[in-house]
Amino acid sequence: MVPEVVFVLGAPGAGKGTQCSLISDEFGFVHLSAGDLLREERQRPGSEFGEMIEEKICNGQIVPVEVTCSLLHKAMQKSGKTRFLIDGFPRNKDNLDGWERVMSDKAKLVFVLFFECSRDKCTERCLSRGAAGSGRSDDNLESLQKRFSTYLNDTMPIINHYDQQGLVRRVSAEHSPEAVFQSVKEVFGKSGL
Ligand code: UP5
Ligand code: MG
Repeated sequence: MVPEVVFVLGAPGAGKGTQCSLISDEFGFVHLSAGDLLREERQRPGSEFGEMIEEKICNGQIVPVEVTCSLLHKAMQKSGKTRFLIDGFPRNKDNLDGWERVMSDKAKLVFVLFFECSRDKCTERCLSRGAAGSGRSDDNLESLQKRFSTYLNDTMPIINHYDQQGLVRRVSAEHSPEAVFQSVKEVFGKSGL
């Protein structure tokens, strides 16, 4: 069976990771966060990409797709499962083209879950997480400004691209995690997954 994939997109701090973990508990998807995989690779002793990844993350820039896609593909294979939530990817045209090149015959995109949340709320969430000791080198105001401009310039066009294909399922992510999850459940319910 060809693995099924749901891409999960939205602004920095919109709640992608929080919702993916709830979805994975309830619907049995494997949650793969592209950002978490890159942060792991950055820490891996002997990784040739560590410094490049750190620099991109601090500056809110996007890591070349060859690196990210290969981490995602390996994690998919290693899981031995067939349903995946891919959180925070694809973020730009390079990501989209690279995924299609390598993965289009290895996975089926079911839909794109898009969390909509105001910039102020997202910024506040990431700053509070940083203040609470997240240890993330991009949970500071300077990095957040860069993350947001990358999101608006590079990621929104990808969401629009999928929207034109009728693949985007929008969910407001402004309220509590529980309230957001209610709307997420409706999306999954309607999709028959
Ligand atoms: N929180 C969550 N939901 C809440 C709610 N409903 N109400 C109140 N608080 C809520 O949540 C963020 C914080 O808000 C948490 O403290 C949470 O408790 C709280 P989270 O669920 O982590 O949101 P998420 O959208 O996952 O935020 P994250 O910061 O992870 O988003 P980013 O998209 O910025 O981060 P990511 O890890 O995906 O990417 C980081 C960097 O990696 C990118 O900037 C880029 O440099 C690089 N990257 C690539 O290069 N390529 C990729 O493919 C992916 C990443
Ligand atoms: Mg996240």
